[in-house]
Amino acid sequence: MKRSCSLFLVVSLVFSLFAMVQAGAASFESGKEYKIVNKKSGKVLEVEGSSMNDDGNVVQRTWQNTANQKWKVVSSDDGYYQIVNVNSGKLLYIQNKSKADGGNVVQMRERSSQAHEWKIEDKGSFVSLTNKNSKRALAVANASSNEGANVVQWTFNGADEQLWSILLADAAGGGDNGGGDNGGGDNGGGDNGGGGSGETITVNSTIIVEAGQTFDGQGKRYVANADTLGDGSQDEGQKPVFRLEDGATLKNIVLGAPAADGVHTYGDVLVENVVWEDIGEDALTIKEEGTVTIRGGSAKNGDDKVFQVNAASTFNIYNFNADNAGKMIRQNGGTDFKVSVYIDGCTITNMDEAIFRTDSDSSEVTMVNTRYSNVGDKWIGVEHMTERNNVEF
Ligand code: ADA
Ligand code: CA
Ligand code: CA
Repeated sequence: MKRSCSLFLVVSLVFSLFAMVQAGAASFESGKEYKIVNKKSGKVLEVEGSSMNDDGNVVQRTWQNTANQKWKVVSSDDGYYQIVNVNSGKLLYIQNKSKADGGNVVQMRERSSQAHEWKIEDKGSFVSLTNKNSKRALAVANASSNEGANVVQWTFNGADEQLWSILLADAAGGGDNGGGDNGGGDNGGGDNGGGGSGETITVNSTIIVEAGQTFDGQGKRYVANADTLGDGSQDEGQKPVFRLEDGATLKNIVLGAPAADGVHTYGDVLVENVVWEDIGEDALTIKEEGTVTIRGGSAKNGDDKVFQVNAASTFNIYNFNADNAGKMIRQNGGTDFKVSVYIDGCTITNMDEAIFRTDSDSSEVTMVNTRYSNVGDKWIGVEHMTERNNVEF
C-alpha cells in the first residue's frame, strides 16, 4: 500500500442481496445494470440517440456511462435471456425477425417472439449472444471498430467482433475503459466489482481455489489477517489471500487493506471483477506457467508492482483500471522466459516507471483500445510491442 493513500479507506458499502440466475457458466444478477463490451473494438452496445422507439437502432460506441448503454439481463425460459435497455425499457431484438446474416439488431417492445430471446454462452474469457429465433450471433457489422458502427446478427464463427464481455456497469473497472478515442468519463470511481452484501471477511489463512473450481465472492470484501498473511507492506514473503490452482476462476471480490501478497496463480485461471482497493506487496503474481486472464475490476495504490510475473505465461488483461503504482506489470527481474502480455480496453494512470517492465528479450506486449496517462517510460526492456487504438490523455 502507499502510505499517502492508506488513510483514505473507501467508504463501506451497503448492498442488497440479489437473486442469482444461472445459465451454464454465465451468471447475472437480476436488477443489476450491465454494459456489453465488444472484444474487437472495446466499445459498448447502445441504443443510438437514446431512442425510445420500436426499431430504435443498436450500435456500438465508446462507453459514456449513459442509460442507453446499460442493459439488464433477465432470465427467461429454458436458459435464454431477454436483454433490456435501461433507458427505454425495450428489448434487444432482430428487426423483422430476420434469420439472415446481416439482419439488423434493434430494440423492440416486449412481444411474444423468439427474436427477443438470447442464449449467452461462455467462449473462453468472453461470451457469445445467440438469437433464439435466427440462431445467429450478435456481431459488429464488418468487424468495425468505429464509433457508431452498426450491430447486426451473423452466423457464429468465433471472430472477435462476435465476442462480448458482459460487465457490471457500476463496477470499479467500468469507469471509462471502453475505447481508444474516449475523451472523458470517470476513472475507477466505483468500489465494488460484484454487488453483494458489503460484508468484510478477515482471511486468516490463504483461501485455495482448487483446480477447475469457481470462487464467487458476490462482492464481499476480503482483507488479510496482518499477523498470519501479511500487512501489505513491501516485505517479501507475505502470503496470498487467494491461491488459484489450474483452471480456477475468482470473481466478484473486493480485496481491502491489508491485501498481503494478493492473489497467486498456478496455471490457467480467470480473475473477473476483482477490485484491489489498496494493493499489498503486489496485487497478483503469476507463480506457475499458464494463461492468466483478468477481466474487469481495478487496482490502485501500490508502492511497487501491480502484477508480478514469475513464470512463462500469456497474460490477458481486459477492461481493467490500474492507478497509482510503480509499474503495472513486472516480469521478475533477471529472468528470460517469455511472457506475452495482451492489454485491451484498460485505463492505466499514474505509474512511476512503466506499464510493463521486463529483462527478457523474448517477452512481448500488445496494447489496444486503452487509455493511459502519466505512465513513466511506458515500456522498459520490452523488445516486442504492438499498439493500436490507444489514447494518451
Ligand atoms: C521481488 C523479489 C522477488 C520476488 C518478487 C515477488 O521482485 O525480488 O524475489 O519475491 O518480488 O514475487 O513478489
Ligand atoms: Ca515483490
Ligand atoms: Ca510478491
